[in-house]
Amino acid sequence: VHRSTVRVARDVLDANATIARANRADFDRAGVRVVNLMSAPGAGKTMLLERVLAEGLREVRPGVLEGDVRGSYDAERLAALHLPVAQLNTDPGFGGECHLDANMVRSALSALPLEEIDLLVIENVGNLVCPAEFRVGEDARVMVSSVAEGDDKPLKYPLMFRACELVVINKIDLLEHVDFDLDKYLYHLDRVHPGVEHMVVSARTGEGVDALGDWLEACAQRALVLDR
Ligand SMILES: Nc1nc2c(ncn2[C@@H]2O[C@H](COP(=O)(O)OP(=O)(O)OP(=O)(O)O)[C@@H](O)[C@H]2O)c(=O)[nH]1
Ligand SMILES: [Mg+2]
Repeated sequence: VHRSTVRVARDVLDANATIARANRADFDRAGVRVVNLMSAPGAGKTMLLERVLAEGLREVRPGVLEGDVRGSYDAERLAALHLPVAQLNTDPGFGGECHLDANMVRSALSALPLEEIDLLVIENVGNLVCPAEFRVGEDARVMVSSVAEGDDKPLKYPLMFRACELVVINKIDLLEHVDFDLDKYLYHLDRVHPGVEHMVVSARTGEGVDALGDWLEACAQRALVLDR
């Protein structure tokens, strides 16, 4: 029984990896770089995007694919910035999945004008476990971790913290109100993912948001240079 269970799990992940490679090839052909943005529910993914994208990326045209179980609240918030946004719901058709997988992203590609986008940010469904297991064809993975969640989170959800190239520590404006020891958190983070890049930000006050914008822009541009 155990053996067949493992086989099914592996088959699902193999199939996902194949579709993720197909997505990646389509993105490459269209000259689109892709960031998979992940976090627990409510860590501030959408608010950070609102901030970063409202201030504008200098040389990179952004687009957003919003992943949610239900509703289009986040997509509507970002569409107000007049950039290409598509909403992907995992409830109808996908059974209310707690993450995006490569097939779901593939099904949404036709809703996005890829030729008008240089950097596509895919906001994943809020969850600290499952999104880390499914590549969707992205170039980089970024996770947002808010101080309201506690300084033990890297130890408790190591896969998510290990799966990303950048950890954005958000809601730093709340630091004085919550029991969160930043040094302890960074120590835990370094044990789980040694040397991973991190930045400390507040989507509310705007602190550190420029650095996140620069990181995203550099991510897209580094890839564009490699293309030549
Ligand atoms: N104080 C404070 N509140 C924040 C900050 N960033 C986000 N929030 C608040 O946190 C709540 C959730 O923010 P969202 O941006 O919707 O979070 P999300 O990660 O997109 O949430 P889901 O899409 O539901 O997973 C909202 O009430 C925001 O106003 C911050 O830096 N400081
Ligand atoms: Mg959101």
